[in-house]
Amino acid sequence: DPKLAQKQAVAKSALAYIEDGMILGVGTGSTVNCLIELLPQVRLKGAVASSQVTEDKLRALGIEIFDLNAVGELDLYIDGADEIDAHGNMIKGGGGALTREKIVAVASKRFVCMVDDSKTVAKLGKFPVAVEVLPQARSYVARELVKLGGEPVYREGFVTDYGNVILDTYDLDITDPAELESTLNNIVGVVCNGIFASQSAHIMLKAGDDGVSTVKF
Ligand code: DER
Repeated sequence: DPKLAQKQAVAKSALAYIEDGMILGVGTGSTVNCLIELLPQVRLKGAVASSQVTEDKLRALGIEIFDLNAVGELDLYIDGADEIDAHGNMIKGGGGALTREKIVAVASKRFVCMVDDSKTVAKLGKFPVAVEVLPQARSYVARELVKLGGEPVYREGFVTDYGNVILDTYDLDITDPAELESTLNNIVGVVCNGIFASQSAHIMLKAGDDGVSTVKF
């Protein structure tokens, strides 16, 4: 991974936001995996995972997994993103965990997003928007996404933690991220989508060739 050093650097800088005794919301993806490797350095009470993959990695380190329904609001959620704009709006879902990630994110007071400099964009939308769909509604939703100007591509052979399917949708015009997030959610059969505007990041840690920079939104 040519960005591995940057992902490790940004994961290291994220440790500063974690307090001893915390129940930490943990995201999904290769950047988060760099953070998970560092978690033995902090004394967490436990964690809420945003995917089965993350849960398995945390358990392997002996970190106690908490059910979100048992913990109330979390103080902190740390995750990566596929794209992030100047307002902290993100496109997520490359790893297919967008719904479970968004649930833990909205239930957290603060969202710290770790990215390498390939993820920051002026306008969201080069990366496809992952739309999680109930299996029976897949073709109907695909037709609705085309009406919106999108190009939906079925993520063949992939099933989400909730047993649903994903349409990776290209060419959507994301001039207004919050509006499109809501429009997509209103299509019958859509469970959730990868536009994170209703729950954007509060802090971005960005790794570049000149080190890690911090942006507060
Ligand atoms: O799928 C996701 O939402 C991931 O967080 C993704 O956006 C970032 O994954 P990466 O750290 O492997 O680039």
